[in-house]
Amino acid sequence: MNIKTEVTGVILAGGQARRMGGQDKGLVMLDGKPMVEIIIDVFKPQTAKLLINANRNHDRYSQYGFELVADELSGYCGPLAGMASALKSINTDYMVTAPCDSPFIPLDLVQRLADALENKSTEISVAHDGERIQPVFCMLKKTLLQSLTDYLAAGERKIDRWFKQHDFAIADFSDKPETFDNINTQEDVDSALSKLRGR
Ligand SMILES: Nc1nc2c(ncn2[C@@H]2O[C@H](COP(=O)(O)OP(=O)(O)O)[C@@H](O)[C@H]2O)c(=O)[nH]1
Ligand SMILES: [Mg+2]
Repeated sequence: MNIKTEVTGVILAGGQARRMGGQDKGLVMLDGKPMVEIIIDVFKPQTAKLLINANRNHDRYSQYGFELVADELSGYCGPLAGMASALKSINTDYMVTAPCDSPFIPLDLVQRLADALENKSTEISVAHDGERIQPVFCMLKKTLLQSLTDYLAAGERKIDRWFKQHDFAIADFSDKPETFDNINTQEDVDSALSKLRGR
């Protein structure tokens, strides 16, 4: 697959950030910019287009000029709700997701997920850190929309359980475990900043 024409990068920024006092995490500043911008910068060269999934502050997110979708399911049902709304909106065959709070995403995230998916001929590939899968870093084929819609309509919310209903491929990132370092507290902001500056 040609990732530069067939894949939409989806930035998951739809959470409540309860551990950060309910701030909008995509807009929390890190190294002088809102975190969503850090993900935009690393995602943009790896995909055909970008889509931001957010449930608040649409005026701020829309200034980046990318498509913006809210969760169709109300009540903050978790990242799978964002994935469902995104899958419905894309007009590429595939999408790759990443959370807005992961500033160490590598430049080969999308290619590795694409290679894993193609090698196994599946509709889902998911990143693996060497110990466990990291479900919010995944590639999904658009054909999964009905399955995901049905799963959520049944009241299910857990991503890994939905993955297991399908044959999914693993993309190994055990050589880059920092990919999954994510920012959930104010202390995490401080330690990520020193890591970014020390790079
Ligand atoms: N669309 C959407 N995304 C969510 C929701 N809850 C969490 N997320 C996203 O899922 C990702 C992981 O959330 P986070 O609270 O950091 O959880 P943790 O790091 O796995 O403990 C982030 O990108 C959030 O924006 C939700 O209700 N809807
Ligand atoms: Mg997180």
